[in-house]
Amino acid sequence: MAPLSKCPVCTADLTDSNLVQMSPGSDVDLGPAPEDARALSEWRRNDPRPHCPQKHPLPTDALSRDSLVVSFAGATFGGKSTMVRQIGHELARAALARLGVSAHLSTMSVDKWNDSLGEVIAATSAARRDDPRLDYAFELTDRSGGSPRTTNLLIFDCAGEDRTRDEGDTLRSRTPFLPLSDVVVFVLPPSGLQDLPDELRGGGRPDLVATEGWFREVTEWVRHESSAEHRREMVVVVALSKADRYLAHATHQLPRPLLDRRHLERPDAPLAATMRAEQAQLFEFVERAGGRALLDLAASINGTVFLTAVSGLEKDDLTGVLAPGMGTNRALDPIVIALMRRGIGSFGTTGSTR
Ligand SMILES: Nc1nc2c(ncn2[C@@H]2O[C@H](COP(=O)(O)OP(=O)(O)OP(=O)(O)O)[C@@H](O)[C@H]2O)c(=O)[nH]1
Ligand SMILES: [Mg+2]
Ligand SMILES: [Zn+2]
Repeated sequence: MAPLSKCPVCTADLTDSNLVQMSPGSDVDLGPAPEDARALSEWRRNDPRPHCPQKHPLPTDALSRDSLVVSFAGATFGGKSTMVRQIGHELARAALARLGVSAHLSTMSVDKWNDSLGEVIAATSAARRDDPRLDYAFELTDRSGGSPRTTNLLIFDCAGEDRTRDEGDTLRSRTPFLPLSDVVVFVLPPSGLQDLPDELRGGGRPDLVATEGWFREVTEWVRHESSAEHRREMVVVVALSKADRYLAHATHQLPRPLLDRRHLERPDAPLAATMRAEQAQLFEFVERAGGRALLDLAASINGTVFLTAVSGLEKDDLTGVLAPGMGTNRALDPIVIALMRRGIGSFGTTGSTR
């Protein structure tokens, strides 16, 4: 748990003396805050915001607040953006309030948010080195303990498409934020599980090769680039996407309680214990569906993989089953686990998932 030490866009080291302060929409460096009171109020009127030395925007108090960087990876059409959008909506409707944690959209991502409210981001354009698909930045404030503590939450979407179209455009150049991430979420759709019947695999997009390719490349990139210490602390999640498809199937059914809205606050069933109990069921499901090798790849990052099943309640196929009331808030699972591990928010008495 630490503040950002590198820019997630260009990986430049960040120090107190090399941050650039700029107004939104301008690239003029406003310099350090002046001491003179009048000059200071003029400086503040310009709405100075921190940027890295290469002028990429950073969250407020990037160097003093702890940050939580969460990345969603997986082949194109797998359901990443739907999951990320769901997180944005859940945070906006105060889904973490019962844990004592409030969420505010950071000024960094207001434009993106307005786009998503208009559902403009239907298909995601590929990340580029200068535009790395930072979807949302939130400020999470924990008021469950003594004095309030704020964490900068940055949510990146790797955008799966066209990875190989341009020779120079590699996963590594497009996703410098991946090895810096505190949470890496592999999004695994039904079509990526080899032993599922065709009607579940629904059109087969993304196919097995694309799915496996993403798991492999991401783990290699992270293992190569992250320090052993950082990797040990990483939360690695495999999130089964489009899980509504599994609801009513005869042979590959996920028990409905695994897909219901999660009660984050229920005192009779502490969250950590509930999540732990679900792991065995989810593991068995993925193994039976032929996904064991994918889990092993994800586990090669630090030996631990957390499983969750999420439905964004969006239909990608007319035969897909829609089930009202399903747990769209399960998209928050990766973040909830990270909060639990870091002791942010009030989770009752059972504590960590480890
Ligand atoms: N049935 C069902 N369909 C879903 C679900 N989530 C997403 N979809 C559909 O799957 C398709 C792809 O979803 P996206 O979220 O755009 O996938 P992506 O991983 O962001 O794809 P790229 O941006 O191209 O990398 C869309 O048609 C979605 O409507 C879900 O929970 N259930
Ligand atoms: Mg997308
Ligand atoms: Zn930068």
